[in-house]
This record gives sequence, structure tokens and C-alpha cells, in this order.
Amino acid sequence: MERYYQPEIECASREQIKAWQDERLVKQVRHVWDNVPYYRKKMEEKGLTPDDIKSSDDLYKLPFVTKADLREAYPYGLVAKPLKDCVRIQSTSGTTGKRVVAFYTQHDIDLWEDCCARAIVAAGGTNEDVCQVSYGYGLFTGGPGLNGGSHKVGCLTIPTSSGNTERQIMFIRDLSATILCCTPSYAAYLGETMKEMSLTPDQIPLKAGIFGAEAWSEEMRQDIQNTLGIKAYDIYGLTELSGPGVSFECSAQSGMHINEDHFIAEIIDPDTGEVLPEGSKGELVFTSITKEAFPLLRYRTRDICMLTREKCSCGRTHVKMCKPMGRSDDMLIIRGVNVFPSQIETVLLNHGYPANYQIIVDRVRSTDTLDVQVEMTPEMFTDNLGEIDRRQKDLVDGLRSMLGLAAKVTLVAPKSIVRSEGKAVRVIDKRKI
Ligand code: DLL
Repeated sequence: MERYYQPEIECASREQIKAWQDERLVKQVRHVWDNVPYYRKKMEEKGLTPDDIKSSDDLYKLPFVTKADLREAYPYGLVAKPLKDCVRIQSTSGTTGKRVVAFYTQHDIDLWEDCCARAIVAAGGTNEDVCQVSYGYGLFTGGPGLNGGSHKVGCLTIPTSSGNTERQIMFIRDLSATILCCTPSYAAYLGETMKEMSLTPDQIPLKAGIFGAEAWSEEMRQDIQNTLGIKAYDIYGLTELSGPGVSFECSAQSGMHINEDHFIAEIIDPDTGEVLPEGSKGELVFTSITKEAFPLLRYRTRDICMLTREKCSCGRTHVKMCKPMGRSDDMLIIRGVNVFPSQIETVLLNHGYPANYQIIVDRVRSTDTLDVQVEMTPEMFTDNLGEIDRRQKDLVDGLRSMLGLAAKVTLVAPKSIVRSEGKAVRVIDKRKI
């Protein structure tokens, strides 16, 4: 039987959800107008006052907020509460520029942890479970968010944080952890290591995993489920909006329910900014309607996605988003062709390779090159050059039909691609350097 953390919210009628959104949006717009000069200025530039926003139907009138806006406002420019009311910051890794710093009141943390608790219960978690949180703790939101959610559910929480794989496995086994929270790439690595230790799925106490923070394919889900003997659930979120738990998967494992009592989702055309009808593929935009310290109106995530309100077998009524198909800013343009790393991953996994790969893009004599380095499994590993050649050609064909592009494929020895304990580094684009 499906269980819920907050059934009256998670299974509320669509009318009720709309009523919450209408009321909270109006209040939120007033809150930022009164407290954040940055928002007031942006609204004034569009000729808007809070009176123009009477319900969520008026959302489209508001200006977008982008990561560039956040960087410009760094560090305190978008904080909507006096600092005496703020109790925490979290931050992104800032690999592509200045870090984004998000602020929380105690109330914000409380609601964020509720969202994570919903995800844990949706994955079957109860107070009888032992939940190992192997996301990084600290500035990254993964560890703190799921740690808080796990406490709320009443699980016995093991805050291992990321890294130290031997110790992770020791705790899973010694303390009989039943739920594992980490990035999918780290889950795959843990699975691979346990397999090497000759542990079969029935010797691993885990029953569910809550994996997110990076893109992962259906094929990778099957792989992880099989090696660890668990059900693997997706979870999505971003620092700017709170962290993990903006949306999460249920027993249907077919898309993630967005916590619509806290976030209003839209899909827009990334080029024109126009709102697209339900079911269209486009850029996800979120408005946080309950955040006190760091509210964002129409924040452009850059994640490419689709939404569906089709009835879900789990009984939840909140809109579902598909797995993000890539990021508008992570999309590679190679010889004029749009390529998402997730498409390459699908080809590799469909051909029986593990999700250990690296995509290297370069420019040689004004022509873009795409080199995909893929690890062989120990079973495939051979010094028969003819066999390796055949396998490489197979992948080149698979990639050509998926991408419409010629790629170079290099098969490498098992374990030769560096493993990540957090988000995996899949793409090295040497053209930017
Ligand atoms: O990654 C928050 C998080 C932690 C989510 C733990 C889930 C689990 P950021 O570091 O700010 O926050 O990165 C946010 O990561 O815009 C997506 O591009 C990507 N992302 C997050 N979850 C998923 C997912 C955390 N399930 C950015 N699938 C987002 C695909 C994801 N991409």
C-alpha cells in the first residue's frame, strides 16, 4: 500500500492545490516587493505592481530571474528577511563562476525537510528504516536536506557523507542500512565495489535508494537496481530553491511529483521565454511560494524537461516532471548538432557498458571532435584487438544513429576512469579553454 508523509497535501484536489498557489503567490509577490529592492526594480521596469498579480494565472507577467541575476546580487542582494531571522546558508559548487548562496530561515529549513521526508516515505521509508545519507554534507544541499528528511520520518540516520567507500559498505552491512541516499554515479560505484567483494544482491540489506543531483538514464536505473537488489528512486532539486526534494519519484517510478504547495512549475521556450502548453518540452522555471529568506520568482533552471498532469497510480495529485533531459547550458553543440550527454549514456548502457564514461570534446583544425571514452566491464576485458575494434565500431554505429554524428570511441580498461563520490564529471570540453 502506498504511504504518504503528508497525505492531505500530497493527495489534495487540483482545486485545493490551485487555491494554495493563488494565495501564496500573491503573498510572496508582496513580500519581495516590500523587502527586496532588486525585485521591486525588475517589476517596475515591466510596469508591474503587486496589485497586478491576483492569482497564479498572472504568473506569466512577472520577469524571469536567472543565475546571472543571482550572481549579480551576490551575496545579500536577494535576501528577503533580516539576517537576524536567517539561520543557514547553502551554496552551489560554483564551477562556472561565482558561487550561488541561498539563505534559509528556520521555517524554510523545516519545509525543505518536509519535502525530503515526502521523498523518503514515497520510496517506502518508515521509522523502522535505517537510512544512510552518502550525499556530501556541508555547503552542498544533498546531505543536510536528506538528513533532515530522514529525521522527520524517524529513520535511524547514518550521516556518512560522501567518500570512503569501504566505510560506506561496512556501515551498510553492519548496521543493516535499508535506504541509501547518494548520487546515482556513486550508487553505481558502490554496487560495482560490492560486486567485486562477491556480495550478491540478497546479501545487501538495502531495499531502496534515493538518487539525484545529476542526470541518470533508465538504463542506469536498471543496472543499479540489479546490482544492489533495490528499487531506485529519482529525486530532483536545486540549491537556489532549497535543495533536494523540489520533486521526487513515487512507486510508479515514472517521473517526479513536484511539491506544488511550495513550488509553481512552468515550461518555457528557452529562446523566446514564452510559456509552453502542458506536455511540451522546454526549460523548467520555478517560483518558490513559501520560501521566506530567499524567495525566487520565475527562476530559470536551464533544465530541459516536460510536465504531465496525467493521473498517477500512487494517488498523488501533484504534477510530475520527467527526468531532466539535459540542461540548455550543458547541451553540447558539435559540428552544429545538439548533443546531450544523456543521449550518449543511453547508447552505452543499451550496448551493455557500465555508466563509466567520459566525453571529450575538442576542436582540431576548426573542426569539432567528439571522443567518447568508455570502460569495458571485467567480463568484456580482452587483449584481442580485433574484438576491441569490433566493439568500438558497434558503439560508433549506435552513436551515429542516436546523434546523427560521427564520434570516436575508445574502449578503456575497467576502473580506469576516475570515480566520483558526488556528481560525476562526464564532459571535458577543451574548446572553451
Ligand atoms: O543537486 C540538489 C540535489 C541534491 C538534488 C541531492 C537531488 C539530490 P545543485 O547542486 O544546485 O543542487 O544542482 C542543481 O542539478 O538544476 C539539475 O541540473 C541537476 N539535478 C539535480 N537533481 C537532478 C536529477 C542539487 N534528479 C542541478 N536529475 C539541477 C537530473 C538533476 N539532474
